[in-house]
Amino acid sequence: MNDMSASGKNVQDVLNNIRQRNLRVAVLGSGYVGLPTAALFADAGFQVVAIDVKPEIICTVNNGVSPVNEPGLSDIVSRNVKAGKLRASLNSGINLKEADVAIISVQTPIYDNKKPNLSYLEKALEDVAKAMKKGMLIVVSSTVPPGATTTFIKPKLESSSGLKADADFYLAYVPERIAPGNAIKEFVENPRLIGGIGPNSIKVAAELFRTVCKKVIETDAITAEIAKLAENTYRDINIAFANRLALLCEQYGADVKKVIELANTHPRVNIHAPGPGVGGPCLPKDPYLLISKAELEENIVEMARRINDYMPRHIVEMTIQALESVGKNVNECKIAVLGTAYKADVDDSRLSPSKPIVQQLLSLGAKVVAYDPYCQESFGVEKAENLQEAVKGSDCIVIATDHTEFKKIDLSKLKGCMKENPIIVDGRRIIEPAEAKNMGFKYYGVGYGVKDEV
Ligand code: SAJ
Repeated sequence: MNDMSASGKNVQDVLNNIRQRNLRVAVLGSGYVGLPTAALFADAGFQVVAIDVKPEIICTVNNGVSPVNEPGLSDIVSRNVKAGKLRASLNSGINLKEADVAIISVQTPIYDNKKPNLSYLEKALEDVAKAMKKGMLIVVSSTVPPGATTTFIKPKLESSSGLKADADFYLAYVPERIAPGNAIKEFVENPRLIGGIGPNSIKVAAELFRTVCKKVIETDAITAEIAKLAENTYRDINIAFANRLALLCEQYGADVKKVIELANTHPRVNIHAPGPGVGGPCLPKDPYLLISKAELEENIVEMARRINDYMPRHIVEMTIQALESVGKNVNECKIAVLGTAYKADVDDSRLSPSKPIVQQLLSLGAKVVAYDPYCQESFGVEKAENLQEAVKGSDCIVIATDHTEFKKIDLSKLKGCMKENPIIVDGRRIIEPAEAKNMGFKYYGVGYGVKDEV
């Protein structure tokens, strides 16, 4: 379509409006992804409203504070709320009616049967459809199963609005690729995939994201959808391989940390780190979105998921074994679980592997105390205020999250407040085994098959 046709002229108008920051942006879903999105577009000069169903989010943002603990985000929220560029609202109806751009970043979880739950996305689309007008740009940033943009989102918007995609309105799938904890930097610096449903949509969405992102890559919707899912599935499979290697190393009496370090000296090898399991809002479910309509029953994706899901149980079994090795029974012991967040230095406990570890230890009759410097969550057990309090009188500490604070642990201080025969079960391999042993700890670690010399 060339720019002189009726809709092409529209494209030119929209492009000009983007360049002049003369557009109002509504972001639907203002969590870990939506809020950085809203804040950064406001910072780029647009008038932005961040919409969410949670009143506490709305209230906090409108007070100029970020409800999400993300480095740098509060500053951006604060200055844009003050400047009148950013506000938050519960009301999608009126705000969408006033918007020229709608960015959807609601969650797309999976059901218990591992099939995609698109109900939040569907609700957001209904809200957008009611408010649609000619020339509007709709961007979907939520992670979706392959094909969703053209077979689910586009027909839904077209039939409800009576408008034609890529002619009357523009539609693009633009997946987010930001790691929580480094979201602001990655939003700006990671290349952004622009999966438009047609040439006009690509042009308009790319222009919008160029105002915030250093690099945009134009493609079609299906390619962007699969690429997004491939990124997280690749990481999940890689970690599963690292975890499988860890189990093998335990069996063979080798140290997986050394094995991976050596294998990774090969210029074309990059094995990730083993751990107590894979958590967070993305990796445990995105692989299932990728294969949600696949025809194969048994495959590499599901196997990786099974290995990663098994790891919390492995950590619990290791803990039982460690306690038995010093003549203790798990149901008589106090165990301090360090870390409830799903990964290092974030306050997010969604699908954290720490949860099954805590709950399985509890069901075995152990007294479990959890401590996390960032996360309030303790999965139903007592939450200690600090490290000392958590380990006081404990028989064993289980490291579930690799927070910086835990990497700096002073082992001599810990030993002083633990019971006799203190044990460390290192689910993240952040403690130096030799150091722990020298200090008088029994050391067990994921993938650490090296036995103490007799
Ligand atoms: N983990 C390991 N070993 C590793 C790396 C991670 O066990 O070597 C564990 C972490 O501890 C955590 C889980 O995996 O429990 C996931 O952590 P992560 O850092 O791999 O990923 P997320 O979920 O925080 O963010 C991912 C990122 N995807 C990729 O790096 C490919 C991010 O860029 C995406 O934007 C995000 O998913 C998303 O929202 O999709």
